Amino acid sequence: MTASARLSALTRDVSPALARCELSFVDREPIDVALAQHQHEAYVHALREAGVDVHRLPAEQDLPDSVFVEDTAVVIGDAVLITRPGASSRRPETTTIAAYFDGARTVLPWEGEGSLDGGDVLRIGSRYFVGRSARSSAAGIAHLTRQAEARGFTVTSVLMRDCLHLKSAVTALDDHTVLLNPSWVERSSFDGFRQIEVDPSEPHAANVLRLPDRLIYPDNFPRTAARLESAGFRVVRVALSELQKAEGAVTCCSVLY
Ligand code: CIR
Repeated sequence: MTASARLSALTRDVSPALARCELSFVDREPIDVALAQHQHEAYVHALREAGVDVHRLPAEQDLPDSVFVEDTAVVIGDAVLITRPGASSRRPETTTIAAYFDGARTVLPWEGEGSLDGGDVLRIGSRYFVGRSARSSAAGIAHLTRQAEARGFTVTSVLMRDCLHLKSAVTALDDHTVLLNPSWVERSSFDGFRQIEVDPSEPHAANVLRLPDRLIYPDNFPRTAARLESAGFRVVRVALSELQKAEGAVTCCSVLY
């Protein structure tokens, strides 16, 4: 991004069908959809407060997980790769995402089989790390690799375990520092980076939304938040309980571009 370009975020309002979401590693609990919508409003507000230009797509009545737009698109330089999500219930989500970016960006439609969730794709500088999760197949990772390498990026696939996406296990705080849960991803996959670990009592705390001057972060990981603050990061907390019950986190509710 150049100094004059403003950071944008694509978001989508919470579906009234959220309670029928996919779940893999968390148990189903009742979800208060009205509260989820309220928390999502506050998330959008936190992005706007940070100076981000937020675009909101209307809620999808029959696509429970459609608020988690991150999984449907991967920004690669000036292009946007539309994914083929690993959960078949989520594949119809991509149509409106592709339509949104059409004209504004080079849209790279998905080609062939394989699957990829954007939640498995972590960009740090000119490198992409991609999680080999149940959602992102070898063919899907190979497709991303071709598209990213053609645009001058490098791609490394990363082993992970016991969590939904790579970004459940690790995210970047800046171009040199990662926050990770060492039970879900090997520290050695991020050799060369300064590493901060989540507090052991907060296994789900590795997902932060990194903005230029602050981190958007859930309000229910106080011990890990204290680690981030003592490392010098500005942390803005948001309530996310209902989206967390849907196995969501802060990165998954936006596509930054
Ligand atoms: C799913 O299982 O697909 C949704 N219930 C949660 C997706 C969360 N996405 C993300 O963290 N990138």
